[in-house]
Amino acid sequence: MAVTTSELSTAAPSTGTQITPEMRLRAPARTGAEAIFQLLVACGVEYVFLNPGTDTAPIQEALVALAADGEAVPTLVPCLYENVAMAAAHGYFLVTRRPQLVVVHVDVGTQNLGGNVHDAMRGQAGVVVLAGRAPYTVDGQMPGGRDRPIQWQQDVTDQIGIMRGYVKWAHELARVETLHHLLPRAVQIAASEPAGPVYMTAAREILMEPLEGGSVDLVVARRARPVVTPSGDQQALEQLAEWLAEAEAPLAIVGTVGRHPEAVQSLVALAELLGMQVVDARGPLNVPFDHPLVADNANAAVREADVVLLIDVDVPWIPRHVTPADGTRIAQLDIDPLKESIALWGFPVDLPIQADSSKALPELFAAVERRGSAADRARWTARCDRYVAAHDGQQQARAAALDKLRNKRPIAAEWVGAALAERLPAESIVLDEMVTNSDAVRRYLGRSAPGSVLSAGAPGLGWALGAAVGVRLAAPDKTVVALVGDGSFVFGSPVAALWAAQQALSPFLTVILNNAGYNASKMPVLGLFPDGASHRADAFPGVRFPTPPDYAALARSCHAYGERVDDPAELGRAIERGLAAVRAGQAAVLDIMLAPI
Ligand SMILES: Cc1ncc(C[n+]2csc(CCOP(=O)(O)OP(=O)(O)O)c2C)c(N)n1
Ligand SMILES: [Mg+2]
Repeated sequence: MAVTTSELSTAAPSTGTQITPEMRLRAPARTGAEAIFQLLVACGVEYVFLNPGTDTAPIQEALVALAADGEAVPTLVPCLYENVAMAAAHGYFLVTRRPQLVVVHVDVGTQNLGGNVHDAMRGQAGVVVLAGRAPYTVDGQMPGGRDRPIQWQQDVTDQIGIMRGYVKWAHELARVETLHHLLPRAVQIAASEPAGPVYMTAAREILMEPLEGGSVDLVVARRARPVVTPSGDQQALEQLAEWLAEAEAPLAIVGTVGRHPEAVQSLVALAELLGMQVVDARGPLNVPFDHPLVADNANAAVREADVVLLIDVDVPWIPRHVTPADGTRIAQLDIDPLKESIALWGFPVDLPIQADSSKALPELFAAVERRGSAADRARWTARCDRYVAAHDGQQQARAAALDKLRNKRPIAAEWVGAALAERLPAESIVLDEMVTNSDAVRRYLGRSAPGSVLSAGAPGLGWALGAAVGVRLAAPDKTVVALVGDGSFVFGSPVAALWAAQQALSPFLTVILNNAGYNASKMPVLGLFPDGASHRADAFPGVRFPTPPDYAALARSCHAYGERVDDPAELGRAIERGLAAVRAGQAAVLDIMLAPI
């Protein structure tokens, strides 16, 4: 049924502040699928990362039909493998904090989202996943009912169960009458901290079902907002400030503070005020890499601390390797201090404070400042000066070490870090999925800008390439660089990711730290069996790639620039060529040959 303009622009209700009269409160939607898009657009969803199947036909049709009517629809990014779609939405969220839509094919497409679902959960990325499910009707009673054999095979016992352990919320969209409640709810839950993925299924019958009046109610969608986060109980922050002010060796252990870039400055200010060391547990950029207060030896710092402040960190230390001394005061600032999703989380905390660290840190800084006597301040400054002096010595040692490595053949990972640091524009965003070469590269990468380093925040490999597609879409003026191991590169479905980058006009530079194998899967064999048969025979099944694929050629076959780099003297120029290709709109892959493991 046709809908008139007046029906679509009913006046704002008399109460409520969010809705202005010019905002329409209903939108045209002929079908359930069209209603889903109208609702998601109203919630701020801008992209749909799609891998289609028989069940998604109404969704594909809705995108075209709505656009033909002049309606706004999310921009389509075709993904030839589903894990790329999941990572791209994850990357987009890390930059914007806005969940996007991933659409996949029934149970099998859901399964192909793979380890990147784990990453979205542990990395606290708000992503809305919508999958088809087998049609409900069989005898032709309804449009969209079963019409091919696979739909009986796809009728599995518990499709939502595939995702249940990894999502904040999951639901089957069963009726068109409730879509206007459920879609905004999905986006709100995904975006609210701790953010995370949500999962919905929908059969073709509902996706094709006509909507009463040919329109959908947008009132709830217009109002949906992420929940306002707490800044932390004032009394508890005062208590913490007292502990920190008195401490002789205060230590912050940080995980994902930098997800809110403004929190980086607050953390640095607090650390510098107190002369407090920081252990960075490796998420986004939490503190500038070369800051003098970053602890060089994390275990020693944990052992020596008398006050430890855990900030948004899942694993502050490994008890088997180190624990804080008895009597150490341990406090926690975390949006999710209980960590209920981690079954065995037993780290001792005397003062757990639920808070958004970007809000709590400035409060804590002010509370510490208020407490500091002149004598306190002199003690804090002297402590800070000692760390700065030690750091100067360490920087000199690092520079000397680099001089020995810059001409080394095969290329040293440290030199890759330094060569990148020399050439990457300051505004670049680096995605770290380097695994065992990460420490060496980061030591010389010198990143300092908040928001300029991102990571999956979790160990599901195959994240960085897809994530780079999403990050570049979210930050089109920035240079996006994925630093990956050779194993991680392959896990990232490079054909699908590079092709998505081309289709979505989201070029990025990939740098492969190619050690011809899975070093991270070799090291535990040596660690657990130092004198074992593998060590003696130098035999490590499944971890070495003696004839690695030609990744540069693979890149070229996907319309990307591809270059293999063996010569350390050529590395800088190769990076420049890669960056030039990206500036010209083409994805680029540099396959840097390190010593094989
Ligand atoms: C999806 C997935 N599969 C397997 C693993 C186990 N795993 C952890 S590290 C690693 C090897 C990574 O190799 P590469 O990226 O080349 O880095 P390197 O270890 O060589 O530094 C593997 C297979 C994983 N973390 N995620
Ligand atoms: Mg490797």
